[in-house]
Amino acid sequence: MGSSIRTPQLFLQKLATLALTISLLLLPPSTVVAAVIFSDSEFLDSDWVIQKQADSTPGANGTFSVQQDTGIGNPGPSQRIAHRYTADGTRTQSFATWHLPVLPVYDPSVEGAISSIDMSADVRGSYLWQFWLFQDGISYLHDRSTFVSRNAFGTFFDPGLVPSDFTCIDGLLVCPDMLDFSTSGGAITFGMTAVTSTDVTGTRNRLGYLDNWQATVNQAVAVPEPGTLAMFLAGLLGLFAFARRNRPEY
Ligand SMILES: [Ca+2]
Repeated sequence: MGSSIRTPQLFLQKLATLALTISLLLLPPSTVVAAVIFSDSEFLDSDWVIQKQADSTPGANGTFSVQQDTGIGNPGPSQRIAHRYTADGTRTQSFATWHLPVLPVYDPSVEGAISSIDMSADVRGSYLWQFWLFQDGISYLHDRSTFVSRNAFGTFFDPGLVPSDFTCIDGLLVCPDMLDFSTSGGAITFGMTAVTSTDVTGTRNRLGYLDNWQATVNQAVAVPEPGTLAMFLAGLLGLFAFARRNRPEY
């Protein structure tokens, strides 16, 4: 069968190979910063530890109950938070709980330095919400907080957080330590703080809901994007194949 028929096909194949090779080799090198993501949208009771963080009600009488709520969520289930306390109306009195997922632990000394952390959650209820981190036995609250609607979920998104965005908190006191995102930093856990307060007299029973909690750890070291590396290798192979095919044929 005719080389006269195959020859144009071979030429086109070579041309296509060459074009592909050149285009692959000319692609700009790109890198991606690896990220480690921790998230929860189900809120099994066993996955979270809740603690009283601060209580300025008379006699520190605040109590709380926290449990998975399968009926309400964005979508359900979510974590249902109830703060109960009696206030005397003499001043604004606050009650705060820490919400700590059991699993998320990122150890910079093992997994690499952190460039920043993105945190987000869907929250609902007349609560003040804050993200916080926990490192070497010390709590660090993010300075920014949010209120959302009592009756609808709103998204609280806080991207690009670095150590200077956080304040070291020891009980109700501010302490001098700074978070350490470098490879000499201790393991970090991630959580939420839920705060309610009142300046009126009487028993308060406040409800809040937390859903779609997520912490994204953006790692400091850029790594070659696997796809780019593969394309570069494919380009090299293509060049090699083209060179071989381009030898005189007898
Ligand atoms: Ca959910």
